[in-house]
Amino acid sequence: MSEARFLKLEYNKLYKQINSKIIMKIKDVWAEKVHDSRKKETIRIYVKTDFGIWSTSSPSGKSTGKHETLSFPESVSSSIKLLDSLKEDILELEIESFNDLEKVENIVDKKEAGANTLYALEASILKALAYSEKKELWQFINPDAKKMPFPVGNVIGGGLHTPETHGRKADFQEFLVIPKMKKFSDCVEAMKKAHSMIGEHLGAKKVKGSLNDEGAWSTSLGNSECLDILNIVRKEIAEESGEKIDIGVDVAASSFYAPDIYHYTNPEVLMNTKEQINYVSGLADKFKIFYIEDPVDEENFCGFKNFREKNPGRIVVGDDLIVSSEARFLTALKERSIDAVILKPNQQGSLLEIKKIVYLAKKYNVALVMSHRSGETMDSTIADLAFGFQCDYIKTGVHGKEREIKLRRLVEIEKKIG
Ligand code: 2PG
Ligand code: MG
Repeated sequence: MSEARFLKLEYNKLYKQINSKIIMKIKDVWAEKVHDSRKKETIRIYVKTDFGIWSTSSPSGKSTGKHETLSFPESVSSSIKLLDSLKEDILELEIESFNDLEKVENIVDKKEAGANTLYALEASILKALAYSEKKELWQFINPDAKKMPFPVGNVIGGGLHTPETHGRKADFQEFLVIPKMKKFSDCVEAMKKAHSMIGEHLGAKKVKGSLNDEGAWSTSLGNSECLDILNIVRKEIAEESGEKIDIGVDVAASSFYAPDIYHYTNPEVLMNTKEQINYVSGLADKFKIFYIEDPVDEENFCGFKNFREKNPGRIVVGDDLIVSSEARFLTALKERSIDAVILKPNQQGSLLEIKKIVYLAKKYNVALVMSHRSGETMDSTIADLAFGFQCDYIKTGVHGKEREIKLRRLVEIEKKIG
Protein backbone atom coordinates (compact mmCIF):
# COMPACT_ATOMS: atom_id res chain seq x y z
CA MET A 1 0.00 0.00 0.00
CA SER A 2 1.36 3.42 -0.88
CA GLU A 3 2.16 5.81 1.92
CA ALA A 4 -0.44 8.28 0.63
CA ARG A 5 -3.17 5.61 0.65
CA PHE A 6 -2.16 4.43 4.14
CA LEU A 7 -2.32 7.99 5.47
CA LYS A 8 -5.72 8.53 3.89
CA LEU A 9 -7.14 5.37 5.54
CA GLU A 10 -5.68 6.40 8.93
CA TYR A 11 -7.14 9.88 8.53
CA ASN A 12 -10.60 8.41 7.72
CA LYS A 13 -10.44 6.17 10.79
CA LEU A 14 -9.56 9.07 13.05
CA TYR A 15 -12.24 11.28 11.51
CA LYS A 16 -14.89 8.60 12.18
CA GLN A 17 -13.74 8.19 15.78
CA ILE A 18 -13.94 11.91 16.48
CA ASN A 19 -17.37 12.20 14.94
CA SER A 20 -18.88 9.15 16.63
CA LYS A 21 -18.45 10.88 19.99
CA ILE A 22 -21.47 13.10 20.17
CA ILE A 23 -21.25 15.96 22.56
CA MET A 24 -24.72 17.31 23.03
CA LYS A 25 -25.23 21.00 23.57
CA ILE A 26 -28.45 22.17 25.14
CA LYS A 27 -29.73 25.21 23.26
CA ASP A 28 -32.59 26.09 25.58
CA VAL A 29 -34.37 24.83 28.67
CA TRP A 30 -37.69 26.01 30.10
CA ALA A 31 -40.52 24.82 32.30
CA GLU A 32 -44.26 25.21 32.60
CA LYS A 33 -46.86 24.49 35.23
CA VAL A 34 -49.18 21.57 34.38
CA HIS A 35 -51.74 19.56 36.37
CA ASP A 36 -51.66 15.90 37.31
CA SER A 37 -54.58 13.45 37.37
CA ARG A 38 -55.60 14.81 40.81
CA LYS A 39 -55.59 18.36 39.35
CA LYS A 40 -52.58 19.17 41.49
CA GLU A 41 -49.95 21.51 40.09
CA THR A 42 -46.73 19.96 38.84
CA ILE A 43 -43.93 20.75 36.40
CA ARG A 44 -43.15 19.95 32.77
CA ILE A 45 -39.63 20.68 31.55
CA TYR A 46 -38.54 21.20 27.95
CA VAL A 47 -35.02 20.75 26.59
CA LYS A 48 -34.07 22.02 23.13
CA THR A 49 -31.03 20.86 21.15
CA ASP A 50 -30.05 21.04 17.47
CA PHE A 51 -32.08 17.86 16.95
CA GLY A 52 -35.42 18.97 18.41
CA ILE A 53 -37.37 19.55 21.63
CA TRP A 54 -38.04 16.97 24.36
CA SER A 55 -40.17 17.23 27.46
CA THR A 56 -41.04 15.33 30.64
CA SER A 57 -43.64 15.99 33.32
CA SER A 58 -43.35 14.75 36.90
CA PRO A 59 -46.05 12.94 38.88
CA SER A 60 -46.77 13.23 42.60
CA GLY A 61 -47.61 10.90 45.47
CA LYS A 62 -50.16 11.08 48.28
CA SER A 63 -48.86 8.30 50.51
CA THR A 64 -45.38 9.76 50.31
CA GLY A 65 -42.48 8.29 52.28
CA LYS A 66 -41.08 10.35 55.14
CA HIS A 67 -37.61 10.29 53.55
CA GLU A 68 -38.57 11.40 50.05
CA THR A 69 -37.06 14.65 48.77
CA LEU A 70 -39.83 17.24 48.52
CA SER A 71 -41.34 17.50 45.03
CA PHE A 72 -41.27 21.30 45.30
CA PRO A 73 -39.78 22.88 48.43
CA GLU A 74 -41.94 26.00 48.06
CA SER A 75 -44.18 25.93 45.01
CA VAL A 76 -44.12 24.95 41.35
CA SER A 77 -43.76 28.62 40.41
CA SER A 78 -40.69 29.16 42.59
CA SER A 79 -39.06 25.99 41.18
CA ILE A 80 -39.71 27.30 37.66
CA LYS A 81 -38.09 30.63 38.62
CA LEU A 82 -35.09 28.83 40.10
CA LEU A 83 -34.64 26.74 36.97
CA ASP A 84 -34.76 29.92 34.93
CA SER A 85 -32.00 31.44 37.04
CA LEU A 86 -29.81 28.35 36.43
CA LYS A 87 -30.43 28.32 32.70
CA GLU A 88 -27.17 29.97 31.62
CA ASP A 89 -25.14 27.35 33.56
CA ILE A 90 -27.19 24.49 32.11
CA LEU A 91 -26.60 25.79 28.58
CA GLU A 92 -22.85 25.64 29.22
CA LEU A 93 -22.96 21.89 29.83
CA GLU A 94 -21.47 19.30 27.51
CA ILE A 95 -23.38 16.06 27.88
CA GLU A 96 -22.06 12.86 26.33
CA SER A 97 -23.28 10.05 28.52
CA PHE A 98 -25.82 9.01 31.16
CA ASN A 99 -23.25 9.62 33.88
CA ASP A 100 -22.88 13.23 32.76
CA LEU A 101 -26.14 13.82 34.63
CA GLU A 102 -23.73 14.42 37.48
CA LYS A 103 -22.88 17.73 35.81
CA VAL A 104 -26.57 18.62 35.92
CA GLU A 105 -26.76 17.67 39.60
CA ASN A 106 -23.79 19.93 40.34
CA ILE A 107 -25.88 22.84 39.11
CA VAL A 108 -29.41 21.86 40.14
CA ASP A 109 -29.66 21.01 43.83
CA LYS A 110 -32.60 18.64 44.35
CA LYS A 111 -33.37 20.07 47.77
CA GLU A 112 -33.59 23.63 46.40
CA ALA A 113 -35.26 22.88 43.08
CA GLY A 114 -37.36 19.92 44.25
CA ALA A 115 -37.19 16.28 43.21
CA ASN A 116 -39.89 16.78 40.56
CA THR A 117 -37.83 19.50 38.88
CA LEU A 118 -34.61 17.50 38.83
CA TYR A 119 -36.34 14.35 37.53
CA ALA A 120 -38.16 16.12 34.68
CA LEU A 121 -34.97 17.94 33.67
CA GLU A 122 -32.77 14.82 33.72
CA ALA A 123 -35.30 12.70 31.84
CA SER A 124 -35.66 15.36 29.11
CA ILE A 125 -31.88 15.66 28.76
CA LEU A 126 -31.56 11.87 28.42
CA LYS A 127 -34.29 11.78 25.77
CA ALA A 128 -32.46 14.48 23.82
CA LEU A 129 -29.16 12.64 24.15
CA ALA A 130 -30.76 9.36 23.09
CA TYR A 131 -32.18 11.04 20.01
CA SER A 132 -28.83 12.56 19.11
CA GLU A 133 -27.61 8.96 18.89
CA LYS A 134 -30.73 7.98 16.93
CA LYS A 135 -31.97 5.85 19.81
CA GLU A 136 -35.09 5.66 21.91
CA LEU A 137 -34.70 6.29 25.63
CA TRP A 138 -34.78 2.59 26.61
CA GLN A 139 -32.26 1.78 23.85
CA PHE A 140 -29.94 4.50 25.03
CA ILE A 141 -30.05 3.02 28.55
CA ASN A 142 -29.57 -0.54 27.36
CA PRO A 143 -29.50 -1.39 23.64
CA ASP A 144 -29.55 -5.11 24.49
CA ALA A 145 -32.74 -4.96 26.59
CA LYS A 146 -35.03 -7.89 25.73
CA LYS A 147 -37.04 -9.01 28.75
CA MET A 148 -40.40 -7.31 29.27
CA PRO A 149 -41.44 -6.52 32.86
CA PHE A 150 -44.61 -8.04 34.33
CA PRO A 151 -47.29 -5.41 34.97
CA VAL A 152 -48.60 -4.99 38.52
CA GLY A 153 -52.14 -3.63 38.31
CA ASN A 154 -54.17 -1.95 41.01
CA VAL A 155 -57.75 -3.28 40.90
CA ILE A 156 -59.20 -2.40 44.35
CA GLY A 157 -58.08 0.59 46.39
CA GLY A 158 -58.18 1.60 50.03
CA GLY A 159 -56.10 3.78 52.35
CA LEU A 160 -55.13 7.34 51.45
CA HIS A 161 -55.93 7.03 47.74
CA THR A 162 -59.57 6.11 48.16
CA PRO A 163 -62.90 7.73 49.13
CA GLU A 164 -65.26 5.85 51.45
CA THR A 165 -68.14 3.76 50.12
CA HIS A 166 -71.15 3.65 52.50
CA GLY A 167 -68.85 5.15 55.17
CA ARG A 168 -66.13 2.50 54.85
CA LYS A 169 -63.05 1.54 52.87
CA ALA A 170 -60.29 -1.07 53.02
CA ASP A 171 -57.28 -0.21 55.19
CA PHE A 172 -54.70 -1.61 52.78
CA GLN A 173 -53.92 0.89 50.04
CA GLU A 174 -53.80 -1.39 46.98
CA PHE A 175 -55.04 -4.82 45.94
CA LEU A 176 -53.03 -5.88 42.93
CA VAL A 177 -53.12 -8.44 40.12
CA ILE A 178 -49.91 -9.61 38.45
CA PRO A 179 -50.55 -11.66 35.30
CA LYS A 180 -47.63 -13.90 34.36
CA MET A 181 -48.20 -14.51 30.65
CA LYS A 182 -45.27 -14.53 28.26
CA LYS A 183 -46.38 -11.51 26.28
CA PHE A 184 -46.74 -8.12 27.94
CA SER A 185 -49.75 -7.32 25.77
CA ASP A 186 -51.53 -10.49 27.01
CA CYS A 187 -50.75 -9.50 30.60
CA VAL A 188 -52.37 -6.11 29.98
CA GLU A 189 -55.49 -7.77 28.59
CA ALA A 190 -55.68 -10.08 31.61
CA MET A 191 -55.35 -7.12 34.02
CA LYS A 192 -58.15 -5.29 32.24
CA LYS A 193 -60.32 -8.38 32.39
CA ALA A 194 -59.62 -8.83 36.10
CA HIS A 195 -60.42 -5.13 36.73
CA SER A 196 -63.77 -5.38 35.00
CA MET A 197 -64.69 -8.76 36.58
CA ILE A 198 -63.89 -7.37 40.02
CA GLY A 199 -66.13 -4.38 39.29
CA GLU A 200 -68.95 -6.83 38.47
CA HIS A 201 -68.40 -8.86 41.65
CA LEU A 202 -68.42 -5.70 43.80
CA GLY A 203 -71.50 -4.42 41.95
CA ALA A 204 -73.36 -7.70 42.50
CA LYS A 205 -72.64 -7.47 46.24
CA LYS A 206 -73.75 -3.80 46.26
CA VAL A 207 -70.42 -2.73 47.76
CA LYS A 208 -68.96 -0.96 44.73
CA GLY A 209 -67.94 2.70 44.98
CA SER A 210 -66.31 5.01 42.45
CA LEU A 211 -62.88 4.61 40.86
CA ASN A 212 -60.13 6.01 43.10
CA ASP A 213 -57.03 8.15 42.39
CA GLU A 214 -55.38 5.30 40.48
CA GLY A 215 -58.46 4.02 38.66
CA ALA A 216 -58.97 1.11 41.09
CA TRP A 217 -62.40 0.27 42.55
CA SER A 218 -63.44 1.76 45.89
CA THR A 219 -65.48 -0.51 48.13
CA SER A 220 -66.88 -0.74 51.64
CA LEU A 221 -65.30 -4.19 52.00
CA GLY A 222 -62.40 -4.81 54.37
CA ASN A 223 -58.99 -6.29 53.51
CA SER A 224 -59.91 -9.92 53.81
CA GLU A 225 -63.10 -9.65 51.74
CA CYS A 226 -61.24 -7.74 49.00
CA LEU A 227 -58.63 -10.49 48.85
CA ASP A 228 -61.38 -13.08 48.67
CA ILE A 229 -62.76 -11.42 45.53
CA LEU A 230 -59.30 -11.15 43.98
CA ASN A 231 -58.77 -14.84 44.58
CA ILE A 232 -62.11 -15.77 43.02
CA VAL A 233 -61.36 -13.70 39.92
CA ARG A 234 -57.82 -15.04 39.69
CA LYS A 235 -59.22 -18.59 39.66
CA GLU A 236 -61.98 -17.74 37.16
CA ILE A 237 -59.44 -16.30 34.70
CA ALA A 238 -57.03 -19.20 35.25
CA GLU A 239 -59.80 -21.76 34.60
CA GLU A 240 -60.91 -19.98 31.45
CA SER A 241 -57.49 -19.26 29.94
CA GLY A 242 -55.12 -21.62 31.73
CA GLU A 243 -52.95 -18.58 32.56
CA LYS A 244 -51.43 -17.73 35.91
CA ILE A 245 -52.25 -14.52 37.74
CA ASP A 246 -50.51 -13.69 41.02
CA ILE A 247 -52.04 -11.37 43.54
CA GLY A 248 -50.43 -8.69 45.64
CA VAL A 249 -51.07 -5.93 48.17
CA ASP A 250 -49.53 -2.58 48.96
CA VAL A 251 -50.25 -2.41 52.68
CA ALA A 252 -48.71 1.11 52.86
CA ALA A 253 -48.52 0.39 56.59
CA SER A 254 -46.94 3.75 57.52
CA SER A 255 -50.13 5.50 56.48
CA PHE A 256 -52.02 3.98 59.45
CA TYR A 257 -49.16 3.65 61.94
CA ALA A 258 -48.94 6.20 64.76
CA PRO A 259 -47.36 6.08 67.35
CA ASP A 260 -46.19 2.50 67.80
CA ILE A 261 -49.58 1.10 66.84
CA TYR A 262 -51.24 0.11 63.55
CA HIS A 263 -54.74 1.62 63.55
CA TYR A 264 -57.25 -0.37 61.49
CA THR A 265 -60.70 1.06 60.83
CA ASN A 266 -62.47 -1.65 58.80
CA PRO A 267 -63.04 -3.33 61.24
CA GLU A 268 -61.62 -1.22 64.08
CA VAL A 269 -58.58 -2.96 65.55
CA LEU A 270 -55.27 -1.80 67.05
CA MET A 271 -52.16 -3.90 66.50
CA ASN A 272 -48.59 -3.78 67.70
CA THR A 273 -45.79 -4.66 65.26
CA LYS A 274 -45.77 -8.36 66.11
CA GLU A 275 -49.54 -8.59 65.62
CA GLN A 276 -49.25 -6.64 62.37
CA ILE A 277 -46.66 -9.08 61.03
CA ASN A 278 -48.79 -12.05 62.04
CA TYR A 279 -51.96 -10.54 60.60
CA VAL A 280 -50.47 -9.71 57.17
CA SER A 281 -48.60 -13.05 57.04
CA GLY A 282 -51.87 -14.85 57.88
CA LEU A 283 -53.65 -13.14 54.98
CA ALA A 284 -50.70 -13.93 52.70
CA ASP A 285 -50.99 -17.65 53.60
CA LYS A 286 -54.75 -17.79 53.32
CA PHE A 287 -55.00 -15.99 49.98
CA LYS A 288 -51.66 -17.09 48.50
CA ILE A 289 -50.46 -13.52 48.12
CA PHE A 290 -47.24 -13.36 46.11
CA TYR A 291 -46.35 -9.64 46.34
CA ILE A 292 -46.44 -7.66 49.60
CA GLU A 293 -45.38 -4.00 49.61
CA ASP A 294 -44.64 -2.05 52.80
CA PRO A 295 -46.13 -4.52 55.33
CA VAL A 296 -44.77 -2.55 58.31
CA ASP A 297 -43.76 1.02 59.12
CA GLU A 298 -41.23 2.82 56.89
CA GLU A 299 -38.60 3.13 59.67
CA ASN A 300 -38.63 -0.55 60.57
CA PHE A 301 -35.89 -2.30 58.53
CA CYS A 302 -35.84 -5.08 61.12
CA GLY A 303 -39.65 -5.49 61.02
CA PHE A 304 -39.39 -5.97 57.23
CA LYS A 305 -36.73 -8.60 57.84
CA ASN A 306 -38.91 -10.42 60.41
CA PHE A 307 -41.86 -10.29 58.05
CA ARG A 308 -39.71 -11.60 55.21
CA GLU A 309 -38.52 -14.55 57.27
CA LYS A 310 -42.12 -15.52 57.92
CA ASN A 311 -42.96 -15.30 54.22
CA PRO A 312 -40.60 -17.42 52.14
CA GLY A 313 -41.57 -17.85 48.51
CA ARG A 314 -43.23 -14.43 48.34
CA ILE A 315 -41.68 -11.09 47.48
CA VAL A 316 -41.50 -8.42 50.16
CA VAL A 317 -41.29 -5.05 48.45
CA GLY A 318 -39.83 -1.83 49.87
CA ASP A 319 -41.42 1.45 48.78
CA ASP A 320 -41.79 3.93 51.68
CA LEU A 321 -38.93 2.04 53.35
CA ILE A 322 -36.46 2.79 50.54
CA VAL A 323 -37.93 5.90 48.80
CA SER A 324 -35.54 5.27 45.85
CA SER A 325 -32.60 6.30 48.02
CA GLU A 326 -29.29 4.52 47.50
CA ALA A 327 -28.36 4.93 51.18
CA ARG A 328 -31.63 3.39 52.42
CA PHE A 329 -31.34 0.62 49.83
CA LEU A 330 -27.87 -0.22 51.17
CA THR A 331 -29.28 -0.42 54.71
CA ALA A 332 -32.03 -2.75 53.47
CA LEU A 333 -29.41 -4.95 51.77
CA LYS A 334 -27.38 -5.13 54.96
CA GLU A 335 -30.44 -5.92 57.09
CA ARG A 336 -31.88 -8.33 54.51
CA SER A 337 -35.19 -6.47 54.67
CA ILE A 338 -36.55 -6.89 51.15
CA ASP A 339 -36.82 -9.11 48.06
CA ALA A 340 -37.79 -6.27 45.73
CA VAL A 341 -37.43 -2.51 45.57
CA ILE A 342 -39.82 0.09 44.19
CA LEU A 343 -38.25 2.70 41.91
CA LYS A 344 -40.12 5.99 41.69
CA PRO A 345 -37.78 8.43 39.94
CA ASN A 346 -39.42 11.50 41.47
CA GLN A 347 -38.92 10.29 45.06
CA GLN A 348 -35.37 11.68 44.98
CA GLY A 349 -35.32 13.20 41.50
CA SER A 350 -31.96 11.73 40.50
CA LEU A 351 -31.84 9.24 37.63
CA LEU A 352 -28.19 8.64 38.51
CA GLU A 353 -29.32 7.40 41.92
CA ILE A 354 -31.90 5.14 40.24
CA LYS A 355 -29.12 3.75 38.01
CA LYS A 356 -26.96 3.00 41.05
CA ILE A 357 -29.82 1.19 42.81
CA VAL A 358 -30.49 -0.83 39.64
CA TYR A 359 -26.84 -1.88 39.54
CA LEU A 360 -26.80 -2.92 43.21
CA ALA A 361 -30.17 -4.68 42.99
CA LYS A 362 -29.00 -6.82 40.08
CA LYS A 363 -25.76 -7.58 41.86
CA TYR A 364 -27.50 -8.68 45.07
CA ASN A 365 -30.47 -10.34 43.45
CA VAL A 366 -33.19 -7.93 44.52
CA ALA A 367 -36.11 -7.62 42.08
CA LEU A 368 -36.88 -4.21 40.55
CA VAL A 369 -40.34 -2.65 40.40
CA MET A 370 -40.59 0.60 38.42
CA SER A 371 -43.63 2.51 39.67
CA HIS A 372 -46.04 5.33 38.86
CA ARG A 373 -47.38 7.72 41.51
CA SER A 374 -50.99 8.08 42.58
CA GLY A 375 -51.11 11.54 40.91
CA GLU A 376 -49.96 10.92 37.32
CA THR A 377 -49.57 12.83 34.08
CA MET A 378 -49.80 11.83 30.41
CA ASP A 379 -46.09 11.01 30.41
CA SER A 380 -44.80 7.54 29.57
CA THR A 381 -41.13 7.97 30.52
CA ILE A 382 -41.26 5.30 33.26
CA ALA A 383 -42.17 2.70 30.63
CA ASP A 384 -38.85 3.33 28.85
CA LEU A 385 -37.01 3.41 32.16
CA ALA A 386 -38.60 0.10 33.23
CA PHE A 387 -37.59 -1.61 30.01
CA GLY A 388 -34.20 0.07 29.64
CA PHE A 389 -33.22 -0.85 33.19
CA GLN A 390 -34.69 -4.33 32.63
CA CYS A 391 -36.97 -4.14 35.66
CA ASP A 392 -38.82 -7.28 36.67
CA TYR A 393 -42.13 -5.47 37.22
CA ILE A 394 -43.84 -2.19 36.43
CA LYS A 395 -46.59 -0.97 38.76
CA THR A 396 -48.59 1.52 36.78
CA GLY A 397 -52.28 0.82 37.30
CA VAL A 398 -54.83 -0.63 34.92
CA HIS A 399 -57.48 1.95 34.27
CA GLY A 400 -57.38 5.64 33.25
CA LYS A 401 -55.56 7.48 30.47
CA GLU A 402 -52.53 8.40 32.60
CA ARG A 403 -52.00 4.70 33.45
CA GLU A 404 -52.84 3.30 30.03
CA ILE A 405 -50.36 5.51 28.18
CA LYS A 406 -47.49 3.76 30.02
CA LEU A 407 -48.89 0.30 29.31
CA ARG A 408 -49.36 1.21 25.64
CA ARG A 409 -45.77 2.41 25.38
CA LEU A 410 -44.54 -0.97 26.65
CA VAL A 411 -46.80 -2.80 24.21
CA GLU A 412 -45.26 -0.63 21.45
CA ILE A 413 -41.74 -1.52 22.62
CA GLU A 414 -42.69 -5.21 22.74
CA LYS A 415 -43.90 -5.03 19.13
CA LYS A 416 -40.74 -3.24 18.05
CA ILE A 417 -38.37 -5.76 19.57
CA GLY A 418 -40.47 -8.60 18.14
C1 2PG B 1 -47.49 3.68 46.30
C2 2PG B 1 -47.86 4.83 45.39
C3 2PG B 1 -48.31 4.47 44.01
P1 2PG B 1 -48.17 7.30 46.09
O1 2PG B 1 -47.61 3.80 47.53
O2 2PG B 1 -46.96 2.68 45.85
O3 2PG B 1 -49.27 3.50 43.94
O4 2PG B 1 -48.66 5.77 46.00
O5 2PG B 1 -47.80 7.73 44.73
O6 2PG B 1 -49.36 8.03 46.67
O7 2PG B 1 -46.99 7.33 47.01
MG1 MG C 1 -46.37 1.83 47.83
